[in-house]
Amino acid sequence: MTAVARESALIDQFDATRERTLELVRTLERDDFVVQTAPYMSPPKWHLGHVSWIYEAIMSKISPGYEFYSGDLAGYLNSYYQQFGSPMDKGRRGVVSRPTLEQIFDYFEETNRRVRGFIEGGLSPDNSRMITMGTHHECQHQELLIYDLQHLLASEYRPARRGTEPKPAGETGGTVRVKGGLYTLGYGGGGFCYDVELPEHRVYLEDYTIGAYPVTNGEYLLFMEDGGYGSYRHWLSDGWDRVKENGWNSPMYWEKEGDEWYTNGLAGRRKINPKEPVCHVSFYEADAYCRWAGKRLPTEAEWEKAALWNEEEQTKSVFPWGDGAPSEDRANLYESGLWKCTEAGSYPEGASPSGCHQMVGDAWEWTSSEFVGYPGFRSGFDEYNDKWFTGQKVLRGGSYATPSMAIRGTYRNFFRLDERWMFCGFRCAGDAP
Ligand code: AVJ
Ligand code: FE
Repeated sequence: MTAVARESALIDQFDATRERTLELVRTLERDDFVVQTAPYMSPPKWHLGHVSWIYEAIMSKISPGYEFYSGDLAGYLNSYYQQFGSPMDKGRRGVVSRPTLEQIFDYFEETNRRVRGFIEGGLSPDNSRMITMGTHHECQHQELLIYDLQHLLASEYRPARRGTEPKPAGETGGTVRVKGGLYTLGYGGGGFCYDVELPEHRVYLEDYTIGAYPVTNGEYLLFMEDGGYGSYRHWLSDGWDRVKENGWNSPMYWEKEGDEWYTNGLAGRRKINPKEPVCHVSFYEADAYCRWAGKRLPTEAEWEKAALWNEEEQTKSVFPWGDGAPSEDRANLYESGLWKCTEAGSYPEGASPSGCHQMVGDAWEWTSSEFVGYPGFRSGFDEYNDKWFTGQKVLRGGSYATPSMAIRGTYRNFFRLDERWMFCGFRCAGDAP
């Protein structure tokens, strides 16, 4: 690509990303922007400010001597980067009235002018990649903002667009068998990826089995009805402590009315649909279900090989369906506008060569792998990913809130083991007989 073509592609991607952020908050009332309903969520006003601030942080790295427009707002806007001064406590984002919403929108616009100017001034491929990272960072926050809007507003949120749900294809369930051997884990494509997806490296896998579909609500209900939350036997010790401490007896956002379970989310208050993938379970719950079912969670390498490897052709693709971009008939991502998971079997076009369905989209899938750097890891941006290499598990695949430009089959998401307000489920794996 020529420098000019690279520049205009980057501006287009930047503009589209900024527009998506605005689209998400367009129907909010002023009051909605400032409220923090849990210490782990952030008020919409904060997300708007922070996604702008990261571009300033990036520009300051590219161009030493860069003068921040944000100045004394930095403490509020800085999420967790010690290198840029003292970030404010995450739990206090909802107790400050300043910066005002108007200041945050002015800052949003000013950032747009500066970043566009920066790109038009000419960027090396490395610096262009840094700005690209800023757009991918904004996509991550769009998804986090959607989790937070569900916590804040649930069915009172009015999305800019609602799509139509695909028809699920007949029979679902079952497992596929994947042949082991040496597998090359990590991103090998030519586009953007995060530092934690590199370097590519070989891992050895034994033969294994993996669910052809994510575990559904119906299957999870069997675990619940069998006293899954009532017996320590299925649980890791830390998980059992969380069950008792938090009084967990179902996935988050479920409430029982008479004999029926309901959930109240962005797609409205609905009866739990037994055919949809289970969502809003912690790592501990996913792990306990697997043990109850006589199975285990997949490692991230097992997940990735089942998603991307074509055994017959001995090739690896960027997505389960090949190298083509995500589309509405392949996966339920943000662009589908469904605001919920779709039933298992809804995306036959998105299946992997191994026969696994819905690996990308719907709900992120817990794996048993610790989130640490791959062998040979080199940081692409200090403190962004690398300082979180402890106490978190890897999730793969993406959710119905993930913007499609920001997902790849090698993407490694990560959360703490007891977190469950994000859109996360799992599939089971097992040792091959
Ligand atoms: C990858 C979703 C765990 O929530 O901190 C946002 C994403 N990184 N800003 C997070 C992220 C920097 C990250 N997760
Ligand atoms: Fe961030």
